[in-house]
Amino acid sequence: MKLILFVLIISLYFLNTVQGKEASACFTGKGDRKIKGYVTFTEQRGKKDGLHVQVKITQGFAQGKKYPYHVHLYKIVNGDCNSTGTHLDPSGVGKKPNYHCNPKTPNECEAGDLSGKHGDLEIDHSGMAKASYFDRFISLKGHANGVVGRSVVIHAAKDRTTRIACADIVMGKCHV
Ligand SMILES: [Cu+2]
Repeated sequence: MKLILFVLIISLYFLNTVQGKEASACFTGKGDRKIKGYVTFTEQRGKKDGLHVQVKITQGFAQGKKYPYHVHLYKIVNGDCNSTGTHLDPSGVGKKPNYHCNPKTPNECEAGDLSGKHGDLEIDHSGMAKASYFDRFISLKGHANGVVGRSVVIHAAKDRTTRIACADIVMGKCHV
């Protein structure tokens, strides 16, 4: 009995530590467009700064189109993507006139401009999009560049500004 309890406590502790290293924005397939997928942010062992980002969209987007997406400042209020504010931008570069994010100089990009630094979500012939990259300008819970408690917003392919989907970034994995 004691052994079982011991194993249980150890595994709970382990689970907690593992989960503590990861946060996600889960698009659950509800809402008008039935957008399904996730953006997952994972801390890398031994690396103090930066997160490994994995994106997978399985449903809800038009084939062959490209969608911009970003980390926006706030979490969603009443399901309205317009409540999430502007992009995460601790260095304030986005306020400069003629701001443009060049993927070759990501240090001059807004931290939250994920598609600017790493490319748009490109939907393939099967209606899916996948991306996987390391971004050294964001963290999970950093004071200025932390993503937890904020949101991921996906914009329309057409005008690149209309907000068509959003999801809060919370600790843990997605089950979608
Ligand atoms: Cu955005």
